Amino acid sequence: MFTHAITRRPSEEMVDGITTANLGKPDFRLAIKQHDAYCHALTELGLDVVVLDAVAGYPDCCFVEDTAVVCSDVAVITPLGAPSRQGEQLTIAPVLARRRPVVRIDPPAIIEGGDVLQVENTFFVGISERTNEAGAEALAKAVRPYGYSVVPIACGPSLHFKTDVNYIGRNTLLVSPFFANAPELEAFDRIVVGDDEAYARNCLYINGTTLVPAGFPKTLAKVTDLGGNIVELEMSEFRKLDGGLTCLSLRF
Ligand code: CIR
Repeated sequence: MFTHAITRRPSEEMVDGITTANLGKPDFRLAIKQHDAYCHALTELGLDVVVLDAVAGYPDCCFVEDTAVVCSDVAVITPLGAPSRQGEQLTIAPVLARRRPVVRIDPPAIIEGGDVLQVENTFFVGISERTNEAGAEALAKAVRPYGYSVVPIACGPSLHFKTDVNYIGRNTLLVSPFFANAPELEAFDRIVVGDDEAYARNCLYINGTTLVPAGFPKTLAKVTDLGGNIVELEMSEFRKLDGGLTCLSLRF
């Protein structure tokens, strides 16, 4: 059960954010509206939502998920793999320190929260351009004393592991074709989301409700078939920066 979320308002500088999407520049005003709706949805699900201000000099700062890995016992502050985002994690550390014991990982280990998927007591850690083996090992060292295990898993060409793989409850993962047969994930039922709806692989499961990005009818139908509550959210402006639903918050 999640009770808290931390988010950060988009920065006007978001037009300079990192992107591979080729969808044009985000519209700041529309991004603010979409972010408000996102925070409102989390509040409606019963979470206590902290909304931090944007930080100057960090165009990607609204994607707070990448700055930490937070679980019931500990908050691990993660050194980001993207050079332009290095330091974002230091702005989130004091906020988390009020709520959890904090462990800090330092370079040359790199690890971004978007590469870390927690399912119960296991953290699956994608080894990507943003997360290295040393990052996965440092996370394992931080969480092992609390009874968690870490499973490293090699990523494909996508930005983050959670660009491709997300847990939606009921022992079920949404996965890209790349991870359809990954042995590390064999304990789960897997719904393969094709490349035509690749962005919708990043759904966010909170306390029995699945948040789904608007505009992906095939994925919506597959998630609907599983039963349970669904909330659709407009994400167009964050998609332009390769950001999905999970990226916009830390949940714990
Ligand atoms: C970046 O490239 O770092 C941002 N434009 C997008 C980060 C998305 N974060 C996430 O998937 N957790």
